[in-house]
Amino acid sequence: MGTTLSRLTDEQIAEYHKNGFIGVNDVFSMEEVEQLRTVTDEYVQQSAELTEHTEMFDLDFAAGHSAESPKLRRIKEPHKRHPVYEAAMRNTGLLDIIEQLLGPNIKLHHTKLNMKAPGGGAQVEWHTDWGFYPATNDDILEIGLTFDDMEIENGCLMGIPGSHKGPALSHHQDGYFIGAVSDRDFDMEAAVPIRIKAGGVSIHHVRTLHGSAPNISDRPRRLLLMGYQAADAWPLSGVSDWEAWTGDMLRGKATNRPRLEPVPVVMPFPKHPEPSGSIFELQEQLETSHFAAELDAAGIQTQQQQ
Ligand SMILES: O=C(O)CCC(=O)C(=O)O
Repeated sequence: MGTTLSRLTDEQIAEYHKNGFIGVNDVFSMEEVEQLRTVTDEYVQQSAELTEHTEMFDLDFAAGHSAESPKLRRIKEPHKRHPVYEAAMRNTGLLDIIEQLLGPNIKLHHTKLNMKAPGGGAQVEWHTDWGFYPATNDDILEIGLTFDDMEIENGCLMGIPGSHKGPALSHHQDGYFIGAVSDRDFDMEAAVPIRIKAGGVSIHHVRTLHGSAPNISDRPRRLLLMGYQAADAWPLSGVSDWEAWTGDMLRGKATNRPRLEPVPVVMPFPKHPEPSGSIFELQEQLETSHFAAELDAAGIQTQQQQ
């Protein structure tokens, strides 16, 4: 078994600050990855009997979810569902890396497990996390722990270098928040794939423009996404429960003194009238997928076309 890393080099830190994202291999051991895969396989089996999304599961109907061939697109808040996900989120080596980027006072933001089934698992349209949850400062990042080697073919995460230093982008269509940017606001040609091996992590800044293509390979792509923030980055939507807020502290101390930085913001309002339980459902409102060409080439029908 290979050794795992718990420190970024100065070069990796500089690249994160310059581009707004990096890929780091060998952060989790293959033993840890195997445990995560086993538990996840069980949840995929559990989702087989479902015919609609639930509190916990988001299903991929476009990829052909059925009882015989379950296609689970997302497990919501996995760290609350099984200790193996919680252990990954609290992994000391990972928190050491995060501390290098966010400082000593670290709070959990959220977790989710996104999965792309072989042969059509859903794309994620281009967006910034900042578009969903702007805060008083942007010391917020997301880690993506991959259970599978992540390549272009199975829909790896991609980023636009330097976009985290750009203006706040609107994620609206016809005046409503749909969780995806418009084509005219960015150049997809500039996209850089984050290729990492199973057990590696992607790290992206909250303002980095990112997305991922559909999975056109015969392998899965399972990515445990875990958001972390500096304790003084307060959500502009406010904090209603101090106990819950402090309960999510992972390192250092909570504070009731937000750090106010001159960060550009577009609030995620007005909400779209169609109810949505996940980014996938919300982004289905996008008139033309950013990945229309890739979907066409792979013969995958988009939700928008159905
Ligand atoms: O799963 C992916 O490829 C990207 C996920 C993402 O950016 C999100 O869910 O906000």
